[in-house]
Amino acid sequence: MKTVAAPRVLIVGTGFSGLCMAIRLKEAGIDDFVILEKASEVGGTWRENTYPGCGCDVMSLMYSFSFAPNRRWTRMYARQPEILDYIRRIVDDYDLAPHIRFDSAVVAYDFDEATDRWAVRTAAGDVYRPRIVAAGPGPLHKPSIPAFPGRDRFTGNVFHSAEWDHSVDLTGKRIAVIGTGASAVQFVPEIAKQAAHVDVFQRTAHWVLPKLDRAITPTEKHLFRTVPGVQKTYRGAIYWSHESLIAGFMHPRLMGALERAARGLLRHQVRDTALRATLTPDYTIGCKRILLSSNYYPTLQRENVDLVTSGIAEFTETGIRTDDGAAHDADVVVFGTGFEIADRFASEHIVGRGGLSIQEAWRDGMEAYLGVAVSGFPNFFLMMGPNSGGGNQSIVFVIEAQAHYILECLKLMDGHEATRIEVRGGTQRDFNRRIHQKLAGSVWNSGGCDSWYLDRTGRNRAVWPGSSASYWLRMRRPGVDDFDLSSAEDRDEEDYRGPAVLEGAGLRLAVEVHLTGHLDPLDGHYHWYGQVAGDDRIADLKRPDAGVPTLRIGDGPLVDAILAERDPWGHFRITGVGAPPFALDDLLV
Ligand code: N01
Repeated sequence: MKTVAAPRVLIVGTGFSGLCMAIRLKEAGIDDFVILEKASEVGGTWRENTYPGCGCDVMSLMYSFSFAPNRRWTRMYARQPEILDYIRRIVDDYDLAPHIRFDSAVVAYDFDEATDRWAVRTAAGDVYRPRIVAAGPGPLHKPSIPAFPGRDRFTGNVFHSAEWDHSVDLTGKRIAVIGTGASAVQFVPEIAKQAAHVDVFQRTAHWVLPKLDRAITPTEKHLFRTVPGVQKTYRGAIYWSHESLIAGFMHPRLMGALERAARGLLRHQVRDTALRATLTPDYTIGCKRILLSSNYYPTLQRENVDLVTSGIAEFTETGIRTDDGAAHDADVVVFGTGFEIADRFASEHIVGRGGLSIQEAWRDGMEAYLGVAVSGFPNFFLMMGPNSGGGNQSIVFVIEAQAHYILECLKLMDGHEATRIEVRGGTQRDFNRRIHQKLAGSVWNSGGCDSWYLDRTGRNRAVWPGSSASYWLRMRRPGVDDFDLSSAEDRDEEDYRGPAVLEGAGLRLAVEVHLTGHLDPLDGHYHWYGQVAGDDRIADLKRPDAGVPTLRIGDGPLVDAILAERDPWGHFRITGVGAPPFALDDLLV
């Protein structure tokens, strides 16, 4: 492992989030940043998702940065290639390419308390030591593929909508599509034109509104290019029409008009009453993400398409068997089953202050402050983190607000000559208590459905409970009282790096430790923690029958220690409460 750079800011991801952050830094005169990208191309979700018909169900004029309007949109709802093209042009226009390191998937983030820098390790073994991390991995990033019984038995082609296998020619094939969400309603109409037969497996009906898509006329394009303010006026009109919907999302009894529009589309497009009943949801509109499509219902009524509503019992060698015993033969199975949202950090190695892992911090569920800062993880900013998603608005708008906020946090650090910024635990707790109170009555929580907005415990970890304008206002300026700001030089903390002896399970191991600690104002005890390495037998001390290991430095006190799991660097985390093994002012203990 080698340290390749120690930039002021490390951005992760080249989707809208990462690029917006980079542009804002450049505009503020901060050039000391690196962007790590796991792939060999920019674009985030718009690079990953290439399924037939892939496009955006937010109007294109709202789906660009406010400071970089796209004069080239060809449709009211842009398709994926156009959006990816826009993102590529942004990289060129803002000269971001020199900052990007492609093929650099991050595998571990560890906070170094001695230097107030993160050690960010890539799969290739490179280590970056930035002061600040701005991570924009995207919430809809990890495909969710349910573990249906016998899934591996199927001998045909299988892939997820976000990992479309374009080498598989669908012409004349029998295709099984599992899922009827935002992705499926876009690709089912396209593949049905090619396939011999498509079975669409619906578990829950979704509300669908017509997609009022059309080409942007030559006159409009001309006006956008030549008359200042016209495109901005269009954008403003779209923004406020979306914004007005928030009242219904927060107060579901106001959703009547939207539900009538959805029922109207269903009545108009589906004449068969039995099929119409099957496609009519039994929950309030908006509870699950509302789908926009004018060709999904007509597609389901094609000769070569069947809607299957019996549950999936198992996969067989030749297809899918449903709970009613029917066999649905297929050459290809496509999972349109969405993404792991609430568990998306379950296997991420992010270790903050005091050896706190993101899994420990979020054992009761993901939570952050304003979707960007997490207590215990100093100098680390998430983009599109928990409860910052706009339920009714373009996510690009939200991202801009977040990039602005993170930049303001950097300025706050400068103003206080701080090398560390961390949101206070109490601030984060109060904030989350308030937003979850507000969300309780929202349509997402109380509309009578299950959705990816809710985690296993039924808590909404996805959506901001209010208008996007209210979010934007909150993100204008970070409150100085919301954060702990300090500098590594001034911090009154003990720190020990060097040899020690670890004992337990009949072993006496010479090890190397790096330890620090703090007096916890809540329980009044000194908590020490850090890393231990240097002997492969340390793992033996973690056996259930090994007893409590002890640690001693030189001829200092012998103290009980707790060993945690090994990190990817080969260190074990070690913690203890009470007198630490290293010299410390007695008054502090
Ligand atoms: O995924 P989804 P998606 N057995 O989670 C079904 C964004 N997006 O990829 O409703 C059977 O919406 C599941 O059934 P149910 C957008 O934010 C944006 O379509 O849970 N079925 C559902 O029908 C969107 O919300 C654009 O009962 C199972 C489907 O799979 C998000 O991505 C375009 C199942 C999953 O639907 C995800 O959309 C496309 C199981 N075990 C997507 N598990 C834009 O235009 C899941 N399902 C911006």
